[in-house]
Amino acid sequence: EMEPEERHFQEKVDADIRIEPRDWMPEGYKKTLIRQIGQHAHSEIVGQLPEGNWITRAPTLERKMILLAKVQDEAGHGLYLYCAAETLGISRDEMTEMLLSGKMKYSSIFNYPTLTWADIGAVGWLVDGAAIMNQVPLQRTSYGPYSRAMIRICKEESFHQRQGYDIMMKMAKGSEAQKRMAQDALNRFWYPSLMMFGPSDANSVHSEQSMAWKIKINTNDELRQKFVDQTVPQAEYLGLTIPDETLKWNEEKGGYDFAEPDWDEFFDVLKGAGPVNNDRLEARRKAWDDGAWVREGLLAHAEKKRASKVA
Ligand code: FAQ
Repeated sequence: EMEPEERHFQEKVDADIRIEPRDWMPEGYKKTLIRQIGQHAHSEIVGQLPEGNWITRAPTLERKMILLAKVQDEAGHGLYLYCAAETLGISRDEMTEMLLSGKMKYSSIFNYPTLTWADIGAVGWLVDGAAIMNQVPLQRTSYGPYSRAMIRICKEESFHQRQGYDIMMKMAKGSEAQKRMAQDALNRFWYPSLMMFGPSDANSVHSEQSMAWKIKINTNDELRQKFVDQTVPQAEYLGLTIPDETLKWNEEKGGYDFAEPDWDEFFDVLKGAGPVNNDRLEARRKAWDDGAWVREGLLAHAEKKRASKVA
Protein backbone atom coordinates (compact mmCIF):
# COMPACT_ATOMS: atom_id res chain seq x y z
CA GLU A 1 0.00 0.00 0.00
CA MET A 2 1.30 3.45 -0.94
CA GLU A 3 1.58 6.22 1.64
CA PRO A 4 -0.61 9.28 0.82
CA GLU A 5 2.37 11.40 -0.29
CA GLU A 6 3.59 8.66 -2.61
CA ARG A 7 0.09 8.18 -4.02
CA HIS A 8 -0.13 11.92 -4.67
CA PHE A 9 3.27 11.82 -6.39
CA GLN A 10 2.26 8.90 -8.62
CA GLU A 11 -1.03 10.59 -9.52
CA LYS A 12 0.86 13.63 -10.73
CA VAL A 13 3.20 11.44 -12.78
CA ASP A 14 0.25 9.57 -14.28
CA ALA A 15 -1.46 12.86 -15.17
CA ASP A 16 1.74 14.15 -16.89
CA ILE A 17 2.22 16.90 -14.31
CA ARG A 18 5.95 17.59 -13.98
CA ILE A 19 7.70 16.88 -10.70
CA GLU A 20 9.75 19.88 -9.58
CA PRO A 21 12.81 20.04 -7.27
CA ARG A 22 10.90 21.08 -4.13
CA ASP A 23 8.14 18.49 -4.56
CA TRP A 24 8.06 15.33 -2.50
CA MET A 25 9.53 12.36 -4.39
CA PRO A 26 10.45 8.78 -3.48
CA GLU A 27 14.13 8.24 -2.66
CA GLY A 28 14.38 5.67 -5.46
CA TYR A 29 13.05 8.19 -7.99
CA LYS A 30 15.69 10.70 -6.94
CA LYS A 31 18.44 8.08 -7.03
CA THR A 32 17.42 6.85 -10.49
CA LEU A 33 17.33 10.39 -11.86
CA ILE A 34 20.76 11.22 -10.46
CA ARG A 35 22.09 8.03 -12.06
CA GLN A 36 20.50 8.62 -15.45
CA ILE A 37 20.96 12.40 -15.72
CA GLY A 38 24.50 12.13 -14.34
CA GLN A 39 25.38 9.39 -16.80
CA HIS A 40 23.85 11.43 -19.58
CA ALA A 41 25.87 14.53 -18.57
CA HIS A 42 29.11 12.53 -18.38
CA SER A 43 28.36 11.13 -21.86
CA GLU A 44 28.15 14.64 -23.29
CA ILE A 45 31.46 15.60 -21.72
CA VAL A 46 33.34 12.39 -22.56
CA GLY A 47 31.59 12.49 -25.94
CA GLN A 48 33.59 15.58 -26.84
CA LEU A 49 36.77 13.52 -26.98
CA PRO A 50 36.26 11.34 -30.09
CA GLU A 51 35.35 14.39 -32.18
CA GLY A 52 37.75 16.78 -30.48
CA ASN A 53 40.38 14.41 -31.81
CA TRP A 54 39.60 15.60 -35.36
CA ILE A 55 39.22 19.38 -34.90
CA THR A 56 42.85 20.04 -35.86
CA ARG A 57 42.57 17.70 -38.86
CA ALA A 58 39.19 18.69 -40.35
CA PRO A 59 39.59 18.73 -44.15
CA THR A 60 38.38 22.33 -44.71
CA LEU A 61 37.97 25.53 -42.71
CA GLU A 62 34.19 25.22 -43.00
CA ARG A 63 34.20 21.64 -41.68
CA LYS A 64 36.43 22.75 -38.83
CA MET A 65 34.07 25.58 -37.82
CA ILE A 66 31.08 23.25 -37.91
CA LEU A 67 32.84 20.61 -35.84
CA LEU A 68 34.04 23.19 -33.31
CA ALA A 69 30.46 24.42 -32.88
CA LYS A 70 29.17 20.89 -32.40
CA VAL A 71 31.77 19.98 -29.78
CA GLN A 72 31.05 23.23 -27.93
CA ASP A 73 27.33 22.38 -27.96
CA GLU A 74 28.18 19.10 -26.25
CA ALA A 75 29.95 20.96 -23.45
CA GLY A 76 26.79 23.06 -23.08
CA HIS A 77 24.59 19.95 -22.98
CA GLY A 78 26.76 18.51 -20.24
CA LEU A 79 26.35 21.70 -18.23
CA TYR A 80 22.54 21.85 -18.53
CA LEU A 81 22.39 18.22 -17.46
CA TYR A 82 24.74 18.68 -14.50
CA CYS A 83 22.55 21.61 -13.42
CA ALA A 84 19.42 19.45 -13.70
CA ALA A 85 21.06 16.76 -11.55
CA GLU A 86 22.22 19.37 -9.02
CA THR A 87 18.57 20.25 -8.30
CA LEU A 88 18.38 16.76 -6.74
CA GLY A 89 20.98 17.52 -4.09
CA ILE A 90 24.23 16.29 -5.63
CA SER A 91 27.00 18.63 -6.77
CA ARG A 92 28.77 18.64 -10.11
CA ASP A 93 32.09 18.05 -8.33
CA GLU A 94 30.70 14.96 -6.62
CA MET A 95 29.43 13.60 -9.93
CA THR A 96 32.77 14.32 -11.61
CA GLU A 97 34.62 12.51 -8.86
CA MET A 98 32.28 9.53 -9.25
CA LEU A 99 32.96 9.48 -12.99
CA LEU A 100 36.71 9.58 -12.47
CA SER A 101 36.65 6.85 -9.82
CA GLY A 102 34.52 4.61 -12.06
CA LYS A 103 31.44 4.76 -9.78
CA MET A 104 29.36 6.45 -12.47
CA LYS A 105 29.10 5.40 -16.09
CA TYR A 106 29.03 7.21 -19.41
CA SER A 107 27.71 5.90 -22.72
CA SER A 108 29.51 2.82 -24.04
CA ILE A 109 29.75 4.37 -27.52
CA PHE A 110 32.51 6.78 -26.52
CA ASN A 111 34.86 3.90 -25.78
CA TYR A 112 35.35 3.34 -29.50
CA PRO A 113 38.03 5.34 -31.37
CA THR A 114 37.50 7.71 -34.32
CA LEU A 115 40.13 6.51 -36.77
CA THR A 116 39.33 8.46 -39.96
CA TRP A 117 37.47 11.60 -41.03
CA ALA A 118 34.57 9.40 -42.16
CA ASP A 119 34.16 8.38 -38.52
CA ILE A 120 33.18 11.97 -37.74
CA GLY A 121 30.42 11.59 -40.31
CA ALA A 122 29.36 8.26 -38.82
CA VAL A 123 29.32 9.69 -35.29
CA GLY A 124 27.05 12.55 -36.34
CA TRP A 125 24.78 10.36 -38.45
CA LEU A 126 24.53 7.30 -36.21
CA VAL A 127 25.54 8.35 -32.69
CA ASP A 128 23.63 11.62 -32.73
CA GLY A 129 20.84 9.85 -34.61
CA ALA A 130 20.58 7.30 -31.79
CA ALA A 131 20.88 10.04 -29.19
CA ILE A 132 17.93 11.94 -30.72
CA MET A 133 15.81 8.81 -30.94
CA ASN A 134 16.30 8.39 -27.19
CA GLN A 135 16.04 12.07 -26.27
CA VAL A 136 12.95 13.19 -28.17
CA PRO A 137 10.65 11.12 -25.91
CA LEU A 138 12.66 12.31 -22.87
CA GLN A 139 11.35 15.83 -23.52
CA ARG A 140 8.22 14.44 -21.82
CA THR A 141 10.08 12.82 -18.92
CA SER A 142 8.41 13.41 -15.55
CA TYR A 143 11.15 15.46 -13.89
CA GLY A 144 10.78 19.14 -14.87
CA PRO A 145 14.44 20.26 -15.00
CA TYR A 146 15.45 17.17 -17.01
CA SER A 147 12.58 17.55 -19.46
CA ARG A 148 13.34 21.24 -20.06
CA ALA A 149 17.04 20.51 -20.61
CA MET A 150 16.01 17.90 -23.20
CA ILE A 151 13.94 20.37 -25.22
CA ARG A 152 16.91 22.59 -25.90
CA ILE A 153 19.34 19.72 -26.34
CA CYS A 154 17.14 18.07 -28.97
CA LYS A 155 17.14 21.19 -31.13
CA GLU A 156 20.92 21.19 -31.19
CA GLU A 157 21.17 17.43 -31.70
CA SER A 158 19.23 17.61 -34.93
CA PHE A 159 21.82 20.01 -36.31
CA HIS A 160 24.51 17.56 -35.19
CA GLN A 161 22.84 14.68 -36.94
CA ARG A 162 22.47 16.66 -40.16
CA GLN A 163 26.12 17.71 -40.18
CA GLY A 164 27.13 14.05 -39.81
CA TYR A 165 24.87 12.93 -42.62
CA ASP A 166 26.23 15.75 -44.77
CA ILE A 167 29.79 14.46 -44.26
CA MET A 168 28.61 10.94 -45.14
CA MET A 169 26.95 12.21 -48.34
CA LYS A 170 30.17 13.92 -49.44
CA MET A 171 32.22 10.80 -48.70
CA ALA A 172 29.78 8.25 -50.08
CA LYS A 173 29.34 10.20 -53.33
CA GLY A 174 33.05 11.00 -53.55
CA SER A 175 36.03 9.02 -54.90
CA GLU A 176 36.27 5.24 -54.54
CA ALA A 177 38.66 5.69 -51.62
CA GLN A 178 36.24 8.07 -49.88
CA LYS A 179 33.38 5.69 -50.39
CA ARG A 180 35.44 2.86 -48.89
CA MET A 181 36.18 5.04 -45.85
CA ALA A 182 32.48 5.80 -45.42
CA GLN A 183 31.57 2.10 -45.62
CA ASP A 184 34.33 1.21 -43.17
CA ALA A 185 33.07 3.83 -40.69
CA LEU A 186 29.53 2.44 -40.97
CA ASN A 187 30.87 -1.10 -40.45
CA ARG A 188 32.62 -0.14 -37.23
CA PHE A 189 29.93 2.16 -35.77
CA TRP A 190 26.76 0.21 -36.56
CA TYR A 191 26.68 -2.27 -33.67
CA PRO A 192 28.16 0.10 -31.07
CA SER A 193 25.36 2.55 -32.05
CA LEU A 194 22.73 -0.14 -31.47
CA MET A 195 24.26 -0.71 -28.03
CA MET A 196 23.60 2.91 -27.05
CA PHE A 197 19.97 2.01 -26.31
CA GLY A 198 21.04 -0.32 -23.51
CA PRO A 199 20.64 -4.06 -23.02
CA SER A 200 17.66 -5.96 -24.44
CA ASP A 201 14.45 -5.45 -22.50
CA ALA A 202 14.84 -8.87 -20.89
CA ASN A 203 18.14 -7.71 -19.35
CA SER A 204 17.23 -4.12 -18.57
CA VAL A 205 17.08 -3.94 -14.79
CA HIS A 206 15.76 -0.40 -14.52
CA SER A 207 13.21 -0.10 -17.35
CA GLU A 208 10.08 -1.26 -15.59
CA GLN A 209 10.37 1.04 -12.57
CA SER A 210 11.73 3.94 -14.64
CA MET A 211 8.77 3.67 -17.00
CA ALA A 212 6.26 3.56 -14.13
CA TRP A 213 7.83 6.80 -12.92
CA LYS A 214 7.96 8.14 -16.52
CA ILE A 215 11.67 8.78 -16.17
CA LYS A 216 11.87 6.63 -19.30
CA ILE A 217 9.08 6.77 -21.86
CA ASN A 218 10.05 3.80 -24.08
CA THR A 219 11.85 0.52 -23.60
CA ASN A 220 15.37 0.00 -24.91
CA ASP A 221 14.22 -2.43 -27.63
CA GLU A 222 11.42 -0.13 -28.83
CA LEU A 223 13.86 2.70 -29.45
CA ARG A 224 16.47 0.41 -31.01
CA GLN A 225 13.82 -0.84 -33.48
CA LYS A 226 12.79 2.71 -34.37
CA PHE A 227 16.42 3.66 -34.91
CA VAL A 228 17.01 0.75 -37.30
CA ASP A 229 13.82 1.53 -39.22
CA GLN A 230 14.85 5.15 -39.62
CA THR A 231 18.47 4.48 -40.50
CA VAL A 232 18.23 1.71 -43.11
CA PRO A 233 16.67 3.95 -45.82
CA GLN A 234 19.28 6.62 -45.02
CA ALA A 235 22.06 4.06 -45.65
CA GLU A 236 20.34 3.04 -48.90
CA TYR A 237 20.24 6.67 -50.03
CA LEU A 238 23.98 6.89 -49.37
CA GLY A 239 24.57 3.67 -51.32
CA LEU A 240 26.17 2.07 -48.26
CA THR A 241 25.51 -1.39 -46.83
CA ILE A 242 24.49 -2.01 -43.22
CA PRO A 243 26.88 -4.71 -41.96
CA ASP A 244 24.10 -7.17 -41.14
CA GLU A 245 23.29 -9.97 -43.57
CA THR A 246 20.14 -10.88 -41.66
CA LEU A 247 18.64 -7.41 -42.07
CA LYS A 248 15.24 -7.81 -43.71
CA TRP A 249 11.98 -5.88 -43.91
CA ASN A 250 9.24 -7.62 -41.93
CA GLU A 251 5.91 -6.66 -43.46
CA GLU A 252 3.91 -8.08 -40.60
CA LYS A 253 5.57 -6.03 -37.87
CA GLY A 254 6.09 -3.03 -40.14
CA GLY A 255 9.78 -2.84 -39.30
CA TYR A 256 13.13 -4.48 -40.04
CA ASP A 257 14.35 -7.71 -38.52
CA PHE A 258 17.99 -7.21 -37.59
CA ALA A 259 20.87 -8.88 -35.74
CA GLU A 260 21.41 -8.00 -32.09
CA PRO A 261 24.78 -6.54 -31.17
CA ASP A 262 27.30 -8.76 -29.38
CA TRP A 263 26.10 -8.30 -25.81
CA ASP A 264 29.25 -9.82 -24.32
CA GLU A 265 31.21 -7.03 -25.97
CA PHE A 266 28.73 -4.49 -24.56
CA PHE A 267 29.12 -5.72 -20.98
CA ASP A 268 32.91 -5.86 -21.38
CA VAL A 269 32.92 -2.22 -22.50
CA LEU A 270 30.79 -1.31 -19.45
CA LYS A 271 33.35 -3.04 -17.24
CA GLY A 272 36.10 -0.86 -18.71
CA ALA A 273 37.51 -3.23 -21.33
CA GLY A 274 36.50 -1.28 -24.46
CA PRO A 275 39.12 -0.22 -27.04
CA VAL A 276 39.71 3.23 -25.51
CA ASN A 277 38.13 3.24 -22.01
CA ASN A 278 41.48 4.01 -20.38
CA ASP A 279 42.33 6.86 -22.74
CA ARG A 280 38.93 8.50 -22.19
CA LEU A 281 39.15 8.41 -18.39
CA GLU A 282 42.79 9.44 -18.51
CA ALA A 283 41.85 12.52 -20.58
CA ARG A 284 39.08 13.47 -18.12
CA ARG A 285 41.38 12.96 -15.11
CA LYS A 286 44.05 15.15 -16.70
CA ALA A 287 41.47 17.90 -17.41
CA TRP A 288 40.28 17.71 -13.79
CA ASP A 289 43.84 17.84 -12.38
CA ASP A 290 44.92 20.60 -14.76
CA GLY A 291 41.92 22.67 -13.63
CA ALA A 292 42.71 22.34 -9.90
CA TRP A 293 44.38 25.77 -9.79
CA VAL A 294 41.18 27.43 -11.07
CA ARG A 295 39.05 25.79 -8.39
CA GLU A 296 41.60 26.65 -5.69
CA GLY A 297 41.82 30.25 -6.92
CA LEU A 298 38.05 30.67 -6.85
CA LEU A 299 37.85 29.25 -3.32
CA ALA A 300 40.65 31.52 -2.10
CA HIS A 301 38.88 34.51 -3.64
CA ALA A 302 35.56 33.60 -2.02
CA GLU A 303 37.35 33.15 1.32
CA LYS A 304 38.98 36.59 1.06
CA LYS A 305 35.64 38.23 0.27
CA ARG A 306 33.98 36.51 3.21
CA ALA A 307 36.78 37.61 5.56
CA SER A 308 36.57 41.25 4.40
CA LYS A 309 32.80 41.23 5.01
CA VAL A 310 33.27 39.95 8.57
CA ALA A 311 35.97 42.56 9.32
N1 FAQ B 1 26.36 2.71 -22.02
O1 FAQ B 1 18.54 -1.13 -16.87
P1 FAQ B 1 19.17 -0.48 -18.05
C1 FAQ B 1 25.06 11.61 -26.11
C2 FAQ B 1 23.81 0.56 -18.11
S1 FAQ B 1 23.88 10.39 -26.14
C3 FAQ B 1 26.72 2.58 -20.75
O2 FAQ B 1 18.49 -0.62 -19.36
P2 FAQ B 1 18.55 2.37 -17.96
C4 FAQ B 1 25.00 12.71 -27.16
C5 FAQ B 1 22.81 1.25 -17.24
O3 FAQ B 1 23.32 2.49 -16.78
C6 FAQ B 1 24.39 9.14 -24.96
N2 FAQ B 1 25.93 2.03 -19.79
O4 FAQ B 1 19.47 1.06 -17.71
C7 FAQ B 1 26.27 12.84 -27.91
C8 FAQ B 1 22.64 0.24 -16.12
O5 FAQ B 1 23.80 0.25 -15.27
P3 FAQ B 1 23.75 0.84 -13.74
C9 FAQ B 1 23.90 9.40 -23.56
C10 FAQ B 1 24.72 1.60 -20.19
O6 FAQ B 1 19.26 3.50 -17.34
C11 FAQ B 1 26.34 12.38 -29.21
C12 FAQ B 1 22.74 -1.07 -16.87
O7 FAQ B 1 23.46 -0.81 -18.07
N3 FAQ B 1 22.47 9.36 -23.50
O8 FAQ B 1 25.86 11.54 -25.27
C13 FAQ B 1 24.26 1.73 -21.50
O9 FAQ B 1 17.16 2.11 -17.59
C14 FAQ B 1 27.52 12.50 -29.94
C15 FAQ B 1 21.39 -1.68 -17.16
O10 FAQ B 1 20.68 -1.00 -18.20
C16 FAQ B 1 21.81 9.05 -22.35
O11 FAQ B 1 22.42 8.80 -21.34
C17 FAQ B 1 25.14 2.30 -22.44
N4 FAQ B 1 24.83 2.43 -23.74
O12 FAQ B 1 18.60 2.55 -19.57
C18 FAQ B 1 27.40 13.44 -27.36
C19 FAQ B 1 20.31 9.06 -22.45
N5 FAQ B 1 23.02 1.20 -21.58
O13 FAQ B 1 23.55 2.32 -13.88
C20 FAQ B 1 28.60 13.53 -28.07
C21 FAQ B 1 19.62 8.93 -21.11
C22 FAQ B 1 22.71 0.76 -20.34
O14 FAQ B 1 22.61 0.17 -13.03
C23 FAQ B 1 28.64 13.06 -29.39
N6 FAQ B 1 19.72 7.62 -20.59
N7 FAQ B 1 23.74 0.98 -19.51
O15 FAQ B 1 25.10 0.51 -13.18
C24 FAQ B 1 18.84 6.60 -20.85
O16 FAQ B 1 17.90 6.78 -21.60
C25 FAQ B 1 19.05 5.28 -20.17
O17 FAQ B 1 19.90 5.47 -19.08
C26 FAQ B 1 19.59 4.15 -21.08
C27 FAQ B 1 19.79 2.88 -20.24
C28 FAQ B 1 18.59 3.85 -22.19
C29 FAQ B 1 20.94 4.55 -21.70
